[in-house]
Amino acid sequence: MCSTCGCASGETRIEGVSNEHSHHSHDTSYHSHEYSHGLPFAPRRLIDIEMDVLAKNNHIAAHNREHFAQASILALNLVSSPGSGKTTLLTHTLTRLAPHSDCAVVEGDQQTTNDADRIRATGVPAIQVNTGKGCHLDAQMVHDAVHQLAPKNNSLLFIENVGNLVCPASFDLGERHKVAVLSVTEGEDKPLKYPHMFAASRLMILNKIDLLPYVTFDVDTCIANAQQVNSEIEVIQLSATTGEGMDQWLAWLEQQRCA
Ligand SMILES: Nc1nc2c(ncn2[C@@H]2O[C@H](COP(=O)(O)OP(=O)(O)OP(=O)(O)O)[C@@H](O)[C@H]2O)c(=O)[nH]1
Ligand SMILES: [Mg+2]
Repeated sequence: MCSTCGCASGETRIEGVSNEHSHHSHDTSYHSHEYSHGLPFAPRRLIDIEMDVLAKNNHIAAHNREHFAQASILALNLVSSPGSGKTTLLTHTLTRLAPHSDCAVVEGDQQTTNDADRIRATGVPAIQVNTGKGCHLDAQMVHDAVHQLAPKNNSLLFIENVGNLVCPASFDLGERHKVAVLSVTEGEDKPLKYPHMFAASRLMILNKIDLLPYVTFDVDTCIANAQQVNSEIEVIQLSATTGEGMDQWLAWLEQQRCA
């Protein structure tokens, strides 16, 4: 369980056993009982806290969404595991978009301003949010960052979440859509292993397709896995570094702006 946001408390399942514990093969409650002693709060209280945290977050996210709608700002929340290529995708996207569209970026990472520096190098304003031990951006962080950033009316706001395929799925930031970026080096099973993220996303960008000749990765299986958890998910195959597929991504952005 994530100690920062209390995600998934009460949903943990423990399946399978090592050889030395085979006498407990069907008794998962034994293990759950053991673990419950390690929790800082009783399970019931933990669930209450989690509901409070998410309810407060949803309230602020609704406020953010209202602000974005009033200012005709298209806000997108880029989510992925660390290193899938979110910032690379953004810098190449901004290089092509910024000459004719107003853009702004909120960058989320536990530490460093590396990603905001990379975005600013394209000439686009960016705010870095460092979450410390936190594993996700929340709506309050985005609210505060957007106040400083002051994106223009009719602009595009990209929010790059902390690299993490788990917790950012639960936190609405007020964005129009979550966009999940999965790279071909991560394995085609990720949509099944981390279904909440792919269920919550409107689009899956399959990045680093330039590496397909060198890795064992079945594109069709990956897409089928994503569609298994979200039958409506759209998919764009892309290489942020070679530019292949970028036109399709830019067309998707334009379509969202007009929607
Ligand atoms: N071959 C290849 N490498 C890529 C591509 N996109 C990104 N990379 C590389 O992947 C690494 C990680 O890229 P980043 O853009 O920093 O990834 P990120 O998702 O922003 O990472 P975090 O912010 O740390 O979660 C870098 O070395 C990039 O150059 C791509 O399309 N093809
Ligand atoms: Mg990044």
